[in-house]
Amino acid sequence: MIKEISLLGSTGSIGTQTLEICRAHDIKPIALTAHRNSELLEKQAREFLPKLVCIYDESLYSELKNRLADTNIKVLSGMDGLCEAAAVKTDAVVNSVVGMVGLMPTATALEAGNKVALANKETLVTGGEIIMRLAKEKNLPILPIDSEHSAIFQSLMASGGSRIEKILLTASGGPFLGYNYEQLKSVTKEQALKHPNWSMGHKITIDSATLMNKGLELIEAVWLFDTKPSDVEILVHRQSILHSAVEFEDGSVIGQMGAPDMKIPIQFALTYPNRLCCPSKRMSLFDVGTLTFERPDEDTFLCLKYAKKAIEKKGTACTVLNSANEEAVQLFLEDKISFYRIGELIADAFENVKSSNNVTLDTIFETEKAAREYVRSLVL
Ligand code: MN3
Repeated sequence: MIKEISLLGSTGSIGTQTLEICRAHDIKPIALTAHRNSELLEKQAREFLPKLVCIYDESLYSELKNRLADTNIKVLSGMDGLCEAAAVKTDAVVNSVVGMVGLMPTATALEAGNKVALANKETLVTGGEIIMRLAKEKNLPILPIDSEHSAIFQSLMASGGSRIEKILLTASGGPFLGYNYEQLKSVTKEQALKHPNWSMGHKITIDSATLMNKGLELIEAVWLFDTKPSDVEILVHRQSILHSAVEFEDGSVIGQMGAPDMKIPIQFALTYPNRLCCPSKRMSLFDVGTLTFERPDEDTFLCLKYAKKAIEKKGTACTVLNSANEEAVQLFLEDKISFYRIGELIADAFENVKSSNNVTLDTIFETEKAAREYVRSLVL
Protein backbone atom coordinates (compact mmCIF):
# COMPACT_ATOMS: atom_id res chain seq x y z
CA MET A 1 0.00 0.00 0.00
CA ILE A 2 0.98 3.57 -0.70
CA LYS A 3 2.92 5.24 2.13
CA GLU A 4 3.66 8.62 0.57
CA ILE A 5 2.45 10.74 -2.34
CA SER A 6 3.17 13.91 -4.22
CA LEU A 7 -0.06 15.93 -4.34
CA LEU A 8 -0.50 18.42 -7.18
CA GLY A 9 -3.35 20.85 -6.56
CA SER A 10 -3.53 20.32 -2.80
CA THR A 11 -5.70 23.34 -1.98
CA GLY A 12 -8.57 22.53 -4.37
CA SER A 13 -11.62 20.38 -3.75
CA ILE A 14 -9.93 17.06 -4.70
CA GLY A 15 -6.68 18.12 -3.02
CA THR A 16 -8.21 18.88 0.38
CA GLN A 17 -10.23 15.64 0.26
CA THR A 18 -7.06 13.71 -0.66
CA LEU A 19 -5.44 15.13 2.48
CA GLU A 20 -8.40 13.83 4.52
CA ILE A 21 -7.59 10.36 3.16
CA CYS A 22 -3.91 10.95 4.03
CA ARG A 23 -4.92 11.75 7.62
CA ALA A 24 -7.17 8.70 7.87
CA HIS A 25 -4.56 6.23 6.60
CA ASP A 26 -1.29 7.81 7.62
CA ILE A 27 -0.15 8.57 4.06
CA LYS A 28 2.51 11.27 3.91
CA PRO A 29 2.40 13.93 1.19
CA ILE A 30 6.07 14.69 0.43
CA ALA A 31 5.22 17.43 -2.09
CA LEU A 32 2.27 19.84 -2.16
CA THR A 33 1.39 22.34 -4.89
CA ALA A 34 -1.25 25.04 -5.27
CA HIS A 35 -2.35 27.46 -7.96
CA ARG A 36 -2.76 30.67 -5.92
CA ASN A 37 -3.91 29.82 -2.41
CA SER A 38 -0.65 30.41 -0.53
CA GLU A 39 -2.40 30.80 2.81
CA LEU A 40 -3.90 27.31 2.75
CA LEU A 41 -0.73 25.87 1.21
CA GLU A 42 1.26 27.24 4.16
CA LYS A 43 -1.19 25.69 6.59
CA GLN A 44 -0.98 22.32 4.84
CA ALA A 45 2.81 22.52 4.70
CA ARG A 46 2.99 23.15 8.45
CA GLU A 47 0.73 20.20 9.16
CA PHE A 48 2.32 17.64 6.81
CA LEU A 49 5.92 18.91 6.57
CA PRO A 50 6.53 17.92 2.94
CA LYS A 51 10.00 18.09 1.37
CA LEU A 52 8.81 20.70 -1.12
CA VAL A 53 5.92 22.97 -1.97
CA CYS A 54 5.18 24.84 -5.18
CA ILE A 55 2.94 27.80 -5.94
CA TYR A 56 2.04 27.81 -9.62
CA ASP A 57 1.42 31.56 -9.82
CA GLU A 58 4.99 32.91 -9.88
CA SER A 59 3.94 36.33 -8.56
CA LEU A 60 3.17 34.65 -5.21
CA TYR A 61 6.56 32.97 -4.85
CA SER A 62 8.18 35.49 -2.48
CA GLU A 63 5.08 35.59 -0.32
CA LEU A 64 5.08 31.81 0.11
CA LYS A 65 8.84 31.77 0.64
CA ASN A 66 8.41 34.31 3.47
CA ARG A 67 5.52 32.40 5.00
CA LEU A 68 7.71 29.27 5.24
CA ALA A 69 11.02 31.03 6.03
CA ASP A 70 11.30 29.35 9.43
CA THR A 71 11.01 25.80 7.99
CA ASN A 72 13.31 23.54 5.92
CA ILE A 73 10.69 23.11 3.21
CA LYS A 74 11.92 23.82 -0.32
CA VAL A 75 9.73 26.44 -2.02
CA LEU A 76 9.25 26.41 -5.80
CA SER A 77 6.99 28.10 -8.33
CA GLY A 78 5.66 27.93 -11.89
CA MET A 79 5.50 25.01 -14.29
CA ASP A 80 9.11 24.05 -13.48
CA GLY A 81 8.22 23.73 -9.83
CA LEU A 82 5.07 21.77 -10.61
CA CYS A 83 7.09 19.35 -12.73
CA GLU A 84 9.74 19.02 -10.02
CA ALA A 85 6.95 18.05 -7.60
CA ALA A 86 5.72 15.49 -10.16
CA ALA A 87 9.20 14.03 -10.55
CA VAL A 88 10.06 13.43 -6.86
CA LYS A 89 10.52 9.71 -6.27
CA THR A 90 7.33 8.62 -4.52
CA ASP A 91 4.68 5.89 -4.37
CA ALA A 92 2.18 7.88 -6.46
CA VAL A 93 1.62 11.33 -7.90
CA VAL A 94 -1.93 12.54 -7.32
CA ASN A 95 -2.70 15.05 -10.06
CA SER A 96 -5.69 17.20 -9.15
CA VAL A 97 -4.78 20.49 -10.82
CA VAL A 98 -7.45 22.23 -12.93
CA GLY A 99 -7.16 22.36 -16.69
CA MET A 100 -4.60 21.25 -19.24
CA VAL A 101 -1.89 22.77 -17.06
CA GLY A 102 -1.92 19.20 -15.68
CA LEU A 103 -0.60 17.62 -18.87
CA MET A 104 3.14 18.33 -18.46
CA PRO A 105 3.24 17.24 -14.80
CA THR A 106 1.50 13.95 -15.69
CA ALA A 107 4.03 13.27 -18.46
CA THR A 108 6.86 14.23 -16.10
CA ALA A 109 5.59 11.93 -13.33
CA LEU A 110 5.50 8.95 -15.71
CA GLU A 111 8.92 9.80 -17.17
CA ALA A 112 10.28 9.78 -13.62
CA GLY A 113 8.81 6.33 -12.99
CA ASN A 114 5.95 7.41 -10.75
CA LYS A 115 2.53 5.88 -10.92
CA VAL A 116 -0.24 8.44 -11.36
CA ALA A 117 -3.58 8.80 -9.61
CA LEU A 118 -5.38 11.09 -12.01
CA ALA A 119 -8.14 13.56 -11.22
CA ASN A 120 -7.04 15.98 -13.96
CA LYS A 121 -9.18 14.87 -16.92
CA GLU A 122 -7.73 17.52 -19.26
CA THR A 123 -4.46 15.52 -19.22
CA LEU A 124 -6.13 12.71 -21.15
CA VAL A 125 -8.47 14.91 -23.17
CA THR A 126 -5.54 16.77 -24.71
CA GLY A 127 -2.67 14.28 -24.40
CA GLY A 128 -4.40 10.89 -24.10
CA GLU A 129 -2.53 9.42 -27.04
CA ILE A 130 0.95 10.23 -25.74
CA ILE A 131 0.18 9.75 -22.04
CA MET A 132 -1.30 6.25 -22.48
CA ARG A 133 1.63 5.25 -24.71
CA LEU A 134 4.12 6.56 -22.14
CA ALA A 135 2.37 4.75 -19.28
CA LYS A 136 2.52 1.51 -21.28
CA GLU A 137 6.21 1.98 -22.14
CA LYS A 138 7.03 2.62 -18.49
CA ASN A 139 4.68 -0.13 -17.32
CA LEU A 140 3.01 2.28 -14.90
CA PRO A 141 -0.70 2.39 -14.09
CA ILE A 142 -2.89 5.46 -14.38
CA LEU A 143 -5.45 5.11 -11.62
CA PRO A 144 -8.57 7.18 -12.24
CA ILE A 145 -9.93 9.45 -9.51
CA ASP A 146 -12.76 10.88 -11.59
CA SER A 147 -15.76 9.11 -10.00
CA GLU A 148 -17.18 7.74 -13.27
CA HIS A 149 -13.84 6.37 -14.41
CA SER A 150 -13.15 4.90 -10.99
CA ALA A 151 -16.55 3.18 -11.28
CA ILE A 152 -15.68 1.82 -14.74
CA PHE A 153 -12.25 0.74 -13.48
CA GLN A 154 -13.88 -1.06 -10.53
CA SER A 155 -16.50 -2.66 -12.79
CA LEU A 156 -13.75 -3.97 -15.06
CA MET A 157 -12.20 -5.78 -12.10
CA ALA A 158 -15.12 -8.21 -12.53
CA SER A 159 -14.48 -8.76 -16.24
CA GLY A 160 -12.07 -11.68 -16.00
CA GLY A 161 -10.53 -10.31 -19.19
CA SER A 162 -13.79 -10.54 -21.18
CA ARG A 163 -14.46 -8.06 -23.93
CA ILE A 164 -16.40 -4.91 -23.05
CA GLU A 165 -19.38 -4.30 -25.27
CA LYS A 166 -20.27 -0.89 -23.94
CA ILE A 167 -19.34 1.61 -21.27
CA LEU A 168 -22.32 3.24 -19.57
CA LEU A 169 -21.11 6.68 -18.49
CA THR A 170 -23.53 8.36 -16.12
CA ALA A 171 -24.15 12.11 -15.87
CA SER A 172 -26.07 14.04 -13.23
CA GLY A 173 -27.36 16.39 -15.93
CA GLY A 174 -26.27 19.48 -14.00
CA PRO A 175 -28.54 22.29 -12.77
CA PHE A 176 -30.17 22.90 -16.19
CA LEU A 177 -31.41 19.44 -17.05
CA GLY A 178 -34.56 19.68 -19.14
CA TYR A 179 -33.96 23.33 -20.09
CA ASN A 180 -34.55 24.30 -23.70
CA TYR A 181 -32.52 26.78 -25.75
CA GLU A 182 -34.66 29.77 -24.71
CA GLN A 183 -34.37 28.93 -21.01
CA LEU A 184 -30.59 28.39 -21.23
CA LYS A 185 -30.19 31.84 -22.78
CA SER A 186 -31.18 33.57 -19.56
CA VAL A 187 -29.45 31.53 -16.83
CA THR A 188 -27.10 33.32 -14.44
CA LYS A 189 -23.66 32.55 -13.07
CA GLU A 190 -25.13 31.93 -9.61
CA GLN A 191 -27.48 29.31 -11.04
CA ALA A 192 -24.68 27.70 -13.06
CA LEU A 193 -22.49 27.41 -9.98
CA LYS A 194 -25.14 25.47 -8.02
CA HIS A 195 -24.62 21.79 -8.73
CA PRO A 196 -27.47 19.56 -7.53
CA ASN A 197 -25.33 16.65 -6.20
CA TRP A 198 -21.61 17.35 -6.04
CA SER A 199 -19.65 20.08 -4.31
CA MET A 200 -16.71 20.95 -6.59
CA GLY A 201 -14.48 23.74 -7.87
CA HIS A 202 -15.80 26.46 -10.19
CA LYS A 203 -14.34 25.17 -13.50
CA ILE A 204 -15.81 21.69 -13.20
CA THR A 205 -19.12 23.00 -11.85
CA ILE A 206 -19.57 25.14 -14.97
CA ASP A 207 -18.44 22.20 -17.12
CA SER A 208 -21.16 20.12 -15.45
CA ALA A 209 -23.79 22.76 -16.20
CA THR A 210 -22.87 22.91 -19.92
CA LEU A 211 -22.44 19.09 -20.05
CA MET A 212 -18.91 19.69 -21.31
CA ASN A 213 -17.77 17.77 -18.25
CA LYS A 214 -19.44 14.67 -19.66
CA GLY A 215 -17.92 15.32 -23.06
CA LEU A 216 -14.45 15.56 -21.50
CA GLU A 217 -15.16 12.39 -19.51
CA LEU A 218 -16.19 10.53 -22.65
CA ILE A 219 -12.84 11.41 -24.21
CA GLU A 220 -11.07 10.46 -20.97
CA ALA A 221 -12.83 7.07 -21.00
CA VAL A 222 -11.86 6.39 -24.62
CA TRP A 223 -8.16 6.77 -23.73
CA LEU A 224 -8.19 5.15 -20.29
CA PHE A 225 -10.10 2.06 -21.35
CA ASP A 226 -8.95 1.86 -24.98
CA THR A 227 -12.46 1.90 -26.38
CA LYS A 228 -14.23 3.39 -29.40
CA PRO A 229 -16.17 6.63 -28.77
CA SER A 230 -19.28 4.96 -30.17
CA ASP A 231 -19.03 2.27 -27.47
CA VAL A 232 -19.46 4.83 -24.70
CA GLU A 233 -23.10 5.58 -23.96
CA ILE A 234 -24.02 8.60 -21.84
CA LEU A 235 -26.95 8.24 -19.46
CA VAL A 236 -28.39 11.13 -17.51
CA HIS A 237 -28.88 9.72 -14.02
CA ARG A 238 -30.25 12.38 -11.74
CA GLN A 239 -29.49 10.74 -8.41
CA SER A 240 -25.68 10.30 -8.93
CA ILE A 241 -25.79 6.94 -7.18
CA LEU A 242 -24.69 4.63 -10.00
CA HIS A 243 -21.32 6.19 -10.83
CA SER A 244 -20.98 4.34 -14.16
CA ALA A 245 -21.09 0.76 -15.41
CA VAL A 246 -19.82 -1.65 -18.03
CA GLU A 247 -21.87 -3.94 -20.24
CA PHE A 248 -20.21 -7.22 -21.22
CA GLU A 249 -20.79 -9.46 -24.23
CA ASP A 250 -23.14 -11.72 -22.32
CA GLY A 251 -25.42 -8.76 -21.56
CA SER A 252 -24.38 -8.48 -17.92
CA VAL A 253 -24.09 -4.92 -16.66
CA ILE A 254 -21.73 -4.39 -13.75
CA GLY A 255 -21.56 -1.01 -12.12
CA GLN A 256 -20.39 0.73 -8.96
CA MET A 257 -22.78 2.56 -6.66
CA GLY A 258 -22.18 4.74 -3.64
CA ALA A 259 -22.86 8.10 -2.08
CA PRO A 260 -21.76 11.02 -4.29
CA ASP A 261 -18.60 11.60 -2.26
CA MET A 262 -15.24 12.02 -4.01
CA LYS A 263 -13.36 10.58 -1.03
CA ILE A 264 -14.42 7.10 -2.13
CA PRO A 265 -12.77 7.17 -5.60
CA ILE A 266 -9.78 9.17 -4.24
CA GLN A 267 -9.15 6.55 -1.59
CA PHE A 268 -9.61 3.64 -3.97
CA ALA A 269 -6.97 5.07 -6.32
CA LEU A 270 -4.57 5.15 -3.37
CA THR A 271 -5.40 1.81 -1.75
CA TYR A 272 -6.13 -0.24 -4.90
CA PRO A 273 -6.61 -3.18 -5.01
CA ASN A 274 -7.54 -3.03 -1.32
CA ARG A 275 -10.67 -1.50 0.16
CA LEU A 276 -10.29 0.22 3.51
CA CYS A 277 -12.72 2.03 5.78
CA CYS A 278 -13.35 5.46 4.27
CA PRO A 279 -14.30 8.73 6.00
CA SER A 280 -17.09 9.21 3.45
CA LYS A 281 -20.84 9.71 3.37
CA ARG A 282 -22.91 6.51 3.21
CA MET A 283 -25.66 5.71 0.79
CA SER A 284 -29.02 4.27 1.78
CA LEU A 285 -30.87 2.81 -1.21
CA PHE A 286 -34.08 3.10 0.85
CA ASP A 287 -33.58 6.85 1.08
CA VAL A 288 -32.73 7.05 -2.63
CA GLY A 289 -35.82 5.03 -3.56
CA THR A 290 -35.78 5.41 -7.32
CA LEU A 291 -32.98 5.41 -9.87
CA THR A 292 -33.79 7.07 -13.20
CA PHE A 293 -32.00 7.13 -16.54
CA GLU A 294 -32.58 9.26 -19.64
CA ARG A 295 -30.81 10.35 -22.81
CA PRO A 296 -28.91 13.67 -22.83
CA ASP A 297 -30.18 16.49 -25.07
CA GLU A 298 -27.22 17.12 -27.39
CA ASP A 299 -29.06 19.60 -29.60
CA THR A 300 -29.49 22.01 -26.72
CA PHE A 301 -26.23 21.22 -24.94
CA LEU A 302 -23.79 21.95 -27.76
CA CYS A 303 -20.67 21.12 -25.74
CA LEU A 304 -21.47 17.44 -25.59
CA LYS A 305 -22.14 17.29 -29.31
CA TYR A 306 -18.79 18.91 -30.11
CA ALA A 307 -16.88 16.72 -27.66
CA LYS A 308 -18.13 13.71 -29.63
CA LYS A 309 -17.05 15.32 -32.90
CA ALA A 310 -13.61 16.07 -31.45
CA ILE A 311 -12.87 12.53 -30.26
CA GLU A 312 -14.05 11.10 -33.58
CA LYS A 313 -11.67 13.47 -35.38
CA LYS A 314 -8.74 12.61 -33.01
CA GLY A 315 -5.36 14.38 -33.48
CA THR A 316 -5.26 17.67 -31.59
CA ALA A 317 -8.98 18.34 -32.24
CA CYS A 318 -9.69 17.54 -28.58
CA THR A 319 -7.12 20.19 -27.61
CA VAL A 320 -9.05 22.74 -29.69
CA LEU A 321 -12.21 21.72 -27.86
CA ASN A 322 -10.61 21.77 -24.42
CA SER A 323 -8.68 25.02 -24.83
CA ALA A 324 -11.71 26.80 -26.27
CA ASN A 325 -13.69 25.53 -23.29
CA GLU A 326 -11.12 26.67 -20.73
CA GLU A 327 -11.10 30.15 -22.26
CA ALA A 328 -14.88 30.33 -22.58
CA VAL A 329 -15.48 29.19 -18.98
CA GLN A 330 -12.96 31.75 -17.77
CA LEU A 331 -14.74 34.48 -19.75
CA PHE A 332 -18.08 33.37 -18.33
CA LEU A 333 -16.74 33.42 -14.77
CA GLU A 334 -15.43 36.95 -15.45
CA ASP A 335 -18.98 37.98 -16.54
CA LYS A 336 -17.76 38.71 -20.08
CA ILE A 337 -20.06 36.25 -21.88
CA SER A 338 -23.41 34.60 -21.26
CA PHE A 339 -23.80 30.95 -20.32
CA TYR A 340 -25.08 29.81 -23.71
CA ARG A 341 -22.19 31.57 -25.48
CA ILE A 342 -19.76 29.00 -24.00
CA GLY A 343 -21.10 26.28 -26.28
CA GLU A 344 -21.30 28.58 -29.29
CA LEU A 345 -17.67 29.65 -28.89
CA ILE A 346 -16.54 26.05 -28.64
CA ALA A 347 -18.50 25.12 -31.78
CA ASP A 348 -17.00 28.08 -33.62
CA ALA A 349 -13.44 27.25 -32.51
CA PHE A 350 -13.89 23.60 -33.41
CA GLU A 351 -14.90 24.51 -36.96
CA ASN A 352 -12.26 27.19 -37.48
CA VAL A 353 -9.08 26.43 -35.52
CA LYS A 354 -6.71 24.10 -37.35
CA SER A 355 -5.80 20.86 -35.59
CA SER A 356 -2.92 18.51 -36.33
CA ASN A 357 -2.99 14.73 -36.87
CA ASN A 358 0.49 14.49 -35.42
CA VAL A 359 0.04 14.53 -31.62
CA THR A 360 3.14 15.63 -29.71
CA LEU A 361 3.50 17.92 -26.70
CA ASP A 362 4.60 20.64 -29.14
CA THR A 363 1.59 20.33 -31.46
CA ILE A 364 -0.73 20.18 -28.45
CA PHE A 365 0.63 23.43 -27.01
CA GLU A 366 0.61 25.12 -30.44
CA THR A 367 -3.02 24.12 -30.91
CA GLU A 368 -3.84 25.29 -27.40
CA LYS A 369 -2.39 28.73 -28.09
CA ALA A 370 -4.25 29.09 -31.40
CA ALA A 371 -7.59 28.01 -29.89
CA ARG A 372 -7.29 30.31 -26.86
CA GLU A 373 -6.36 33.28 -29.05
CA TYR A 374 -9.21 32.54 -31.45
CA VAL A 375 -11.83 32.46 -28.67
CA ARG A 376 -10.52 35.65 -27.08
CA SER A 377 -10.50 37.40 -30.48
CA LEU A 378 -14.20 36.61 -30.85
CA VAL A 379 -15.09 38.12 -27.48
CA LEU A 380 -12.62 40.83 -26.53
MN1 MN3 B 1 -16.70 13.00 -13.01
